[in-house]
Amino acid sequence: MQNNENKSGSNPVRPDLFISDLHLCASRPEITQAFLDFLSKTATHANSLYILGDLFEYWAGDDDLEQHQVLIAAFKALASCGVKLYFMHGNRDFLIGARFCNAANIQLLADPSLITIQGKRVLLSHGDALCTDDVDYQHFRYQVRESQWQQDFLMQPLADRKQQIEAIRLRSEQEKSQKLAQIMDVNQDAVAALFSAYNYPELLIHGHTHRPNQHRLQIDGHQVTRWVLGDWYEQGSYLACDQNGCKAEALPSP
Ligand code: LP5
Ligand code: MN
Repeated sequence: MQNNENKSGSNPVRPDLFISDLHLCASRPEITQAFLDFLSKTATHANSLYILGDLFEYWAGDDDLEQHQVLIAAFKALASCGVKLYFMHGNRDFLIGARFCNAANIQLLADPSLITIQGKRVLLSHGDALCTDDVDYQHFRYQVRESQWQQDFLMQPLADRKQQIEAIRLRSEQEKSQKLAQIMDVNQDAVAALFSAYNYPELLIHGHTHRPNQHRLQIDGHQVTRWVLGDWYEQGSYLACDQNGCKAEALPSP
């Protein structure tokens, strides 16, 4: 019997895994190590791994690849095991481009993206676009997602870009401390509009808000579920979906 066969001889379904908001950075090496462990152990048993944004604390441009060679090698090793890798931009790493994705063997997905797993229609998003009550953030988002703005930004020297990002991070932290918590959560009308625009898929999976949960919703008479992924600040976590449904799993604390 081969390793991936069950007792009856049929192949068990490999799960599809979903993660987001790892915020990898040099100042939290234990999280990077937890992620490398996840890639070399848990994820090797998967059908696919979907990274729904904010893999990095921030991304200044693909010309900053050199420092991520260990991670890139780990992604390539996972892809060579037959696991399909997908990445969607978050609000912190939306400048990740083809150079990173090609080096890591990862396919870039648009936000939102509709996929089918186990015959179910599943909508994927980072989640920040759903926080429509956060008007100041949405203005900022609109500006920095423009392709001309990005071209101009990426033409500047890497060190200058990093300096500007540090200034934005500081301002963002200051502004967040003044915002009401509910403003920084998804807006229910925006969630309903997204489900409606995609003809009510069974699931929506997103991250960004760092409020992991499973929300069962009735939208326009349709029973749907919104899964919110957790961040990796204290502990890694992922959502695993197979023929039995989806289950949130926590990794051991690093
Ligand atoms: O990420 P999180 O959850 O902590 O906070 C977000 C929103 N903040 C951000 C900023 C990022 O955290 C840090 C920057 C990432 C680097 C991106 C790389 C390239 C950009 C380079 C820009 C020079 O996304 C936060 C939300 C929160 O989610 C909850 O949803 O509230 O939004 C803010 O705090 C943003 C402020 O409200 C508005 C900031 C305006 C800054 C304007 C500066 C001038 C414009 C410069 C260039 C366009
Ligand atoms: Mn985010």
